[in-house]
Amino acid sequence: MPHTSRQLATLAVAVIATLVAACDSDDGIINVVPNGATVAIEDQCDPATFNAALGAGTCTRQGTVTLAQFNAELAATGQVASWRFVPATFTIGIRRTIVATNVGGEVHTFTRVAQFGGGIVPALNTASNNPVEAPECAALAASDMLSPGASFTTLPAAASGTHLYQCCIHPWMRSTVTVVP
Ligand SMILES: [Cu+2]
Repeated sequence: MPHTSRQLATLAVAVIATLVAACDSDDGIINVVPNGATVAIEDQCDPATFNAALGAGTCTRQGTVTLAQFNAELAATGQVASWRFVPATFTIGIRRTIVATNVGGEVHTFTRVAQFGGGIVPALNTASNNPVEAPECAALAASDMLSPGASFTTLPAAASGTHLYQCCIHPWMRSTVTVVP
């Protein structure tokens, strides 16, 4: 049965409403979160290949990127795109916190730095063109190492401006946070 024009108009409105809702909630670029923000720390490590080369327990979830693919992408682009903080850019209010949760299979950190730099693994620093270790990465505590499933809550943002967070193992994993009054 052919649609009537009224049915089509109703359908179009529903589609537009869905698109607007998706943009509001999941644009992935700029999220204003008055009560704080959450960050997903993601990777796609393949446990068979990562654990065989790097040791049992290196990768504890089933991802889709083998170690060979990881190394090839890193060599070609200076990063591995699926090792990332989501969102990479967002805005929070002053005195709000960020809760960063490791939803990947490897250990990561969510470390505030004055300037983005290298981390604690020289080979990854070299491959990602971050030759100078960020001083904050040189001063990590054991509790800064976030195992899969672990969360880290930042201190409340004390001043407006731009705050930078990176992983001190994979230095291309970064979030740039704009703190507003
Ligand atoms: Cu990492």
